Amino acid sequence: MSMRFENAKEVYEQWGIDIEEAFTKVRRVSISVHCWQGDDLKGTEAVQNELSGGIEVTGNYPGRARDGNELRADLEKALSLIPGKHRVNLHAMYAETNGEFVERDQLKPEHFRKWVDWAKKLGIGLDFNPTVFGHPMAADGLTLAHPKDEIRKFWINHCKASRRIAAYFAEELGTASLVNLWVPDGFKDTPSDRLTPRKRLKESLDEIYAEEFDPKYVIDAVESKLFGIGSEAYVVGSHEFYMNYANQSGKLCLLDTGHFHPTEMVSNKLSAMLLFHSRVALHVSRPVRWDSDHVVTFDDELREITTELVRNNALERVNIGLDFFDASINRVAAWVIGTRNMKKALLYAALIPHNYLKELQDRGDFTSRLALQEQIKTFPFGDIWDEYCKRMGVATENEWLDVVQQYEKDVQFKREDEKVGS
Ligand code: RNT
Ligand code: ZN
Repeated sequence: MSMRFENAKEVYEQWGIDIEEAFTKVRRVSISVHCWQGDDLKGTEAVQNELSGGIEVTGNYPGRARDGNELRADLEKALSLIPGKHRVNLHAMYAETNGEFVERDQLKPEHFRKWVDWAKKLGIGLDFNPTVFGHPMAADGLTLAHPKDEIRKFWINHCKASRRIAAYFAEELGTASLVNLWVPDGFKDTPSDRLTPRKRLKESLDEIYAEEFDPKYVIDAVESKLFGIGSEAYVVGSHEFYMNYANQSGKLCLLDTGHFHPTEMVSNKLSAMLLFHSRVALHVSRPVRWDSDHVVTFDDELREITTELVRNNALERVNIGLDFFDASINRVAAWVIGTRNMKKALLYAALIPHNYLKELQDRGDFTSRLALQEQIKTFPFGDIWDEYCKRMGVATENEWLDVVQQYEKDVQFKREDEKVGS
């Protein structure tokens, strides 16, 4: 153990913090790492569609994964640089069908066999998302709330197929699979009827969830949004819509940190959600002025979210998923930075004297509360985090980037060469 760690430990111990206990607490938390950071949401379907639904990936950093094998290799590299055992979150558009065209409503577990074999090899779980965008049937910006029966039916069947695929993941991998449903439905301009599309969405959801799965296998979540590009005036699946739906039907509400007003914080919602829901799901992202899905950084809001989870003893009641996509930097590095930050923020939160701070609040001593909250910010946290990484057998802050840069030289940049040459 390094001197720096020993000294840092003493600082925390003065405040009654047990570092070993914090390590144990944080080690247990798995993050669902989204596969789509690796290929700019291109997917692996036989026919490639343009991305739609108001989500955007910008940047042209070389080395993007071009197929399932490259994506898995990149993910594996990223996971090797992140402390702990995590999960991988797939989208239906990552089906592998041997070049054969399979419509999304016809997808079967076998189209994800490669992912399952790979997950087995790594000993990790898989989560899933129906892909209800980037498809001709989503061209109107309406899917499950579309006025046409035929379009709604297509997406209902796709969502049903997705839940069956998730059940297969769970059976094969021995860990429940979270199926998160996000649909882009909305209007660019002021609707003349807000209610009917919401009624249709509700009916579509009821139909999708009519098939019952053991919650030990399939955990359903619904993801709300405030607005998107092309749905500035109205989103059918708003927060109120899904919060009520989730409450009524026993589903998980998924809060994406980029899906609210810019000054509205998910950290401030968690305690209220936890009072009324047994579990809550998250998409941790970073909105910059809008739902831009920047790589998660170690910022105030991230630390406030983890602080809420830790101090309310809610780590076992949350499904933490990530949702960012940046093509302007090395994509493996993006995963590593964002996911390490998530873990780092959990450790940071586990090292706060929460009981004492709560006591100060109850006593009405807000001066001491603020003073200590500020003091904690400059505690020698980096030394504790490095020790944690070492014990988990992964690179420290100083080391991991070299590994990624070597990988981009040996593997990622060569992909571009091949493309140019062929
Ligand atoms: C879009 C939602 C959704 C997607 C992913 C790709 O605004 O956040 O979660 O980002 O499903
Ligand atoms: Zn999201």
